[in-house]
Amino acid sequence: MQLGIIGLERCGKTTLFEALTQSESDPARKGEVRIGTINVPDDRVDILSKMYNPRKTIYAQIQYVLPGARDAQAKSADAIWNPVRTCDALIHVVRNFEDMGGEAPDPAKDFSKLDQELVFADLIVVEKRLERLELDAKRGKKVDPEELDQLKACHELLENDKPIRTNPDLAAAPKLRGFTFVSAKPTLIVFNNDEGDEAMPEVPGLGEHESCMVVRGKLEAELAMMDPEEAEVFLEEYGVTSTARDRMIRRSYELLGKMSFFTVGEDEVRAWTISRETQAVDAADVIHSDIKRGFIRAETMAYQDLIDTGSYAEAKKAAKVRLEGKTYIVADGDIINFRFNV
Ligand SMILES: Nc1nc2c(ncn2[C@@H]2O[C@H](COP(=O)(O)OP(=O)(O)OP(=O)(O)O)[C@@H](O)[C@H]2O)c(=O)[nH]1
Ligand SMILES: [Mg+2]
Repeated sequence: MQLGIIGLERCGKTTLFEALTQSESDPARKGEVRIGTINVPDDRVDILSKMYNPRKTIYAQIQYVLPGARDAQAKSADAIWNPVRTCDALIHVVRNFEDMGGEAPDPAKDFSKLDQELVFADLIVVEKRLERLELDAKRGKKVDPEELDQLKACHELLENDKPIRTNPDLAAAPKLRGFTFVSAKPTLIVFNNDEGDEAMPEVPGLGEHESCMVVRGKLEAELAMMDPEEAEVFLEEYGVTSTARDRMIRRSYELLGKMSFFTVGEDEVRAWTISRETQAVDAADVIHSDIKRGFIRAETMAYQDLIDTGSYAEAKKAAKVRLEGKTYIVADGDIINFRFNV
C-alpha cells in the first residue's frame, strides 16, 4: 500500500512523514522525493510468530511518499504531482497550528486551496484528452465511446470544482486508470493541530463524504524520537491513547478497503494485504501467480479459532480447519495454507 503525502507549504508534511517513518531529514535534499517504508504493527502476527517460532516474520508494509518541498521545485504541476501519481491514496495535510510568523490557521481555506489544485491538474489532463479524441473522431479514427463518456463526466465534475473522488464509480473506472487522476484518489484529510489541541476543526462541506482525522504532528515527531519508556510517560502526559502512526494505518486500511490474511509455518509467518471481498484464488495470486494457476484448495482457519484451540492440530480436531474453493471470500485474519499443483 503506497500513500502520498501532500499539502500546502509549511503545513507539516515533512514533520508528519518523519513521525510516521521515524526518519530524519537532510536539509541538503529538500527538493528530493522521499520514500519511507514501515511495518504495519499487528498483534496477531506477533502472537503467530511466538507460536511458530519461524526463521522469518514478515509484517504487512505501508510506503509513504513525500514529494520534495514545493518551493524547492519547478513550479510546474507535473513536478508536484508526478511523485504521487502511482500512489493508492493521498494523505492531505492541512495546517491547523499557528505558524512561525504568527499567522492563525485557516484549515477550511487551506484545504480547499490544495483540493482545487488537484481539480485543476486533472482538468488540464481531461481537456487535453478530450481534444485529442475529438480530433481522432474527425479523422475517422475509432473513439472508445465509454472512455469518452467517462471523460465528459469527469469534465463536468471538475468544471464545477468537484474532485473526481466525489463520484466513486467514476474514480474507480478501469478505463480511466491510466490517467492517474490525482483528484480521483481516495484521500485521508489530516488536520495538523497544535500540541494542546485535539479538536477537529470545522470545515464546511467536508462532513460525511470525506475521511478526516486530527494529528498533532510536532508532538508525534518528538514521540517518534523517544525510547519506549520515555514515550509512555509522554503519551500519558498528553493523553494520547494511540499514536498518529497507528491511527493513520487503521484509517488507511479503512479508506482503501484493505485487510490482512496470514500464512504460517516454521520457515515464515507472514501478513499479506488484500482488498475486502477478495476471492481465495486472487489472494493466492498476491503470494505467487503459480499458486493462482495451480490452485486446488485453500486450507483455511480463522485466527481466533487457532488462538482458542491453541494449535493447528487441535483446531483440526475441532473441525475448525476448512477446505475452501477458488471463490471463497477471504476474511480478515484468515490463516491460509494454499494447496496447489504446478
Ligand atoms: N506548532 C506546531 N508546529 C508544527 C507542527 N507541525 C509542523 N510544525 C512546524 O511547522 C514548520 C513547517 O513544518 P514542515 O514539516 O517542515 O512542513 P512542510 O509541509 O514539510 O513544509 P515545506 O516542505 O517547506 O512545504 C516547522 O517549523 C515545524 O516545526 C505542529 O503540529 N504544531
Ligand atoms: Mg517539507
